[in-house]
Amino acid sequence: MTTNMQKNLSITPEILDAIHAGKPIVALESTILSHGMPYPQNVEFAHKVEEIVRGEGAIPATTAIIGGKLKIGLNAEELEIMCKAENVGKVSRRDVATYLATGMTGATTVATTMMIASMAGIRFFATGGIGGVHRGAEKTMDISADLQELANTPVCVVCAGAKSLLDLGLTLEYLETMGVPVLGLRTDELPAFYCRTSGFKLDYNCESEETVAKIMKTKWELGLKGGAVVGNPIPEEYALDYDEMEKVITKAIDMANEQGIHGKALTPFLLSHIKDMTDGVSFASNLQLAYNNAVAASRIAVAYSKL
Ligand code: PSU
Ligand code: MN
Repeated sequence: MTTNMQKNLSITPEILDAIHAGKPIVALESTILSHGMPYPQNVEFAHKVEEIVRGEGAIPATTAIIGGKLKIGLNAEELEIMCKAENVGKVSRRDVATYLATGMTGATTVATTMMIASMAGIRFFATGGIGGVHRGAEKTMDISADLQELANTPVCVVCAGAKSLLDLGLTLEYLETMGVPVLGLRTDELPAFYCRTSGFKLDYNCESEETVAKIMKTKWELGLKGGAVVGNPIPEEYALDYDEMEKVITKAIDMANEQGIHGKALTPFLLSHIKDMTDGVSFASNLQLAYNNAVAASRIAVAYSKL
């Protein structure tokens, strides 16, 4: 880490010790809190997901930008700020320097969380779903910066695939072009967030977290840049019906088009309307799949630390 990086980075003593000791650490993002879940349920989620990581023997590292500082590890008060989300922006890679230079507060997306994690040498990250190529991107060019980050930054992102509000086929094509491994964890298909399957086959079905750890170790030992996506399906008992969700998602996309919603506002708009239209059932699933990813990411990080 350079001195200039250190100037902008604030890491909790616990996480700093863990980094130096080579202990397993799991990064967690804050956009899922500020722009993906309602308050105050997100507070309970933020604490529980950290407890789950600890329960698996890893150290949780939630990231955010608060008052112009890159934060790795948030205390209860800081988690509250991110969950309340008053004057809390959504920060992707392009926004980072502006937020730091002008002292703003913002939630980190998958792209920014990867970026901050890698500055501290943190290699594993659990979230709900990644951003990707939006439906209609051949016209709008709306492709999440998450995909470029995966191509360039050495962090392994454990997720439930992506919501089918994205074009999952094009998202996989983009990742292939960019050289990003997409690994199924005990699945043959890219999971579609609320649903265990998407119809899109993956080339690799890893039978264990240790296999994922070995693949990551090999990739980084070779000096191959970038990260990987691990697709971890939602537990059966919380999975929602694909066709039902498809209807809801299509309706949300139509509403966004009618209202001219685009750019960084699109994903939060779709998420909140999907939640409203499903009476909170989808929210319960969202919590469970994120917990499930926290378990898997922790186990991968623990296995990696033993290799
Ligand atoms: N997908 C979800 N929930 C989320 C996000 C995506 O199901 O909370 C968030 C993540 O932080 C992701 C970001 O990195 O949205 C992608 O936004 P965009 O499409 O504007 O890059
Ligand atoms: Mn976008």
